[in-house]
Amino acid sequence: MTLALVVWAFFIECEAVTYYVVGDGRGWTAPPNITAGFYDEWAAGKSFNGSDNLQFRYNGTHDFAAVSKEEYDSCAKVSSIGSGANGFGYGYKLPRKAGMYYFICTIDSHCEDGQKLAVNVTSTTSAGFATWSPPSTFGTLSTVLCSFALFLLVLGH
Ligand SMILES: *[C@@H]1O[C@H](CO)[C@@H](O)[C@H](O)[C@H]1NC(C)=O
Ligand SMILES: *[C@@H]1O[C@H](CO)[C@@H](O)[C@H](O)[C@H]1NC(C)=O
Ligand SMILES: *[C@@H]1O[C@H](CO)[C@@H](O)[C@H](O)[C@H]1NC(C)=O
Ligand SMILES: *[C@@H]1O[C@H](CO)[C@@H](O)[C@H](O)[C@H]1NC(C)=O
Ligand SMILES: [Cu+2]
Repeated sequence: MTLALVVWAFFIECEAVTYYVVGDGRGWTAPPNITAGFYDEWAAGKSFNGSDNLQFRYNGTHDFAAVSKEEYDSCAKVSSIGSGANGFGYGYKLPRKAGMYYFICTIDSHCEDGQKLAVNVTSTTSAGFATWSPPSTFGTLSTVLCSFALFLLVLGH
């Protein structure tokens, strides 16, 4: 007769992730649709956490690149992560690490004209149980993403 010991372990890990539509209804755009400083105003007063998701949506021809502070300041013509025209959308998951993250459009003089975004990630997403919070801003959705891990251990002889 075989003696079998079955051990089930069930882990749930949740993190609160917020989806931000960059620029809300304006999207990711350049003048005349925005004025310089528009994305500074958009980012001001928002609290970005690690793993939050930035949705870049645009009409017209734009791209976006994740850059260093120097490249952000100088509007460097670096290679982009995503580009496209009307109706294009791209999601960017912010790194877990707290810090400043910079994004620009490299098309023509869009960056110089104000199509540049600086995001201050102030808290690292902590694993563990998180409470769901309703959207606080138009165009912003909060969700709780959970990963499930199921371990089955069978010991026997
Ligand atoms: C892009 O254009 C479409 C159609 O006019 C509109 O529904 C959408 O809201 C626009 N998106 C942005 C980011 O401007
Ligand atoms: C993430 O940011 C929201 C505000 O957008 C804040 O209420 C929440 O406490 C933050 N979550 C974590 C895990 O820091
Ligand atoms: C401004 O927005 C309109 C409407 O969404 C779009 O057709 C146009 O291409 C945009 N201009 C720029 C420079 O993105
Ligand atoms: C980012 O936010 C943190 C916490 O609020 C603050 O200490 C830090 O100075 C900010 N960084 C920048 C570059 O504004
Ligand atoms: Cu652009």
